Amino acid sequence: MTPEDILSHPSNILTDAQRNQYFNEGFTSAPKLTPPELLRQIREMSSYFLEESRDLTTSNEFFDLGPNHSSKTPHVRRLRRPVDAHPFFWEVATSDFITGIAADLVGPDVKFHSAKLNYKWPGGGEVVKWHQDIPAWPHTNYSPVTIGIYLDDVTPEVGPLACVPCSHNGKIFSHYDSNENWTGAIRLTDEKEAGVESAVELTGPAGSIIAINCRTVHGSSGNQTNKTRPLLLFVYSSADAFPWTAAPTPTSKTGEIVRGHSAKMVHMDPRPCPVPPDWARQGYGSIFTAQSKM
Ligand SMILES: O=C(O)CCC(=O)C(=O)O
Repeated sequence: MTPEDILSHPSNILTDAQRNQYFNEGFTSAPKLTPPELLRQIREMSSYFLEESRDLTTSNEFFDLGPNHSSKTPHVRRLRRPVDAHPFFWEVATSDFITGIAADLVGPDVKFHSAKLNYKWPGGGEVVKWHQDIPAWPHTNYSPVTIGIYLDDVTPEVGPLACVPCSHNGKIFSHYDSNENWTGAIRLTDEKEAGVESAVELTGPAGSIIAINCRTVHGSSGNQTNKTRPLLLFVYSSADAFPWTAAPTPTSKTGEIVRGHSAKMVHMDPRPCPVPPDWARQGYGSIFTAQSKM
């Protein structure tokens, strides 16, 4: 669907201004939009998984552990595939609330792609370098959107997501280094052209929603506070978008239609997209492991 087709459908959750900002600038945010009871439940589940991580010494299917992890001081960089880790997260992913937001941005027929729960710990780690999402999981069109829920207040000091306005209408940059190794990040020499100095920080109180288009250049700096920044992320596309490579972190639900109907016709966007590594053969760790190779 084109942005015009999507906007011809009435809004479910977001305001017209938020939808217009998303299509014009490539991202939007909605302060404190999450219903308080839902936010409370997500936070409780996040605490549960952090407790569970204390028993682990190495990363596994669900937990991506940082170098300082111990049973006394958990250091979980990411809970991968939360929708498979606990049914609660699939309930959230398929809720009227989240799929309503997705439908406002991709159209009435919504396909689920993936999910993750990112933690940015005190101490300046978990810097996410400038990148676009679509080079890691290309689709036949550019409808995929990442919808995030801030579980705690996000101020400039905790490392908010920052987005380059209108970069979704610009080019897709290489996410390989000069030796053709995948780094999951835009090369330092391309950062000027990518306009990173004009990036806007998406701050907001707990419960704020953010939405980022798959072409938008974004990243986040280190956490300078003594509080953790948890961020729950869900990725959806329009039903008429089909991935043309294996997903880096597939879930058992990837490809499910979570609202509306499946597509009878594929939408092919003519704008080209670089080819990622073959994740099915070589596997994928996380954005942190890829970007640390830079
Ligand atoms: O957690 C963050 O700040 C950034 C997340 C992100 O961009 C990603 O995981 O692709």
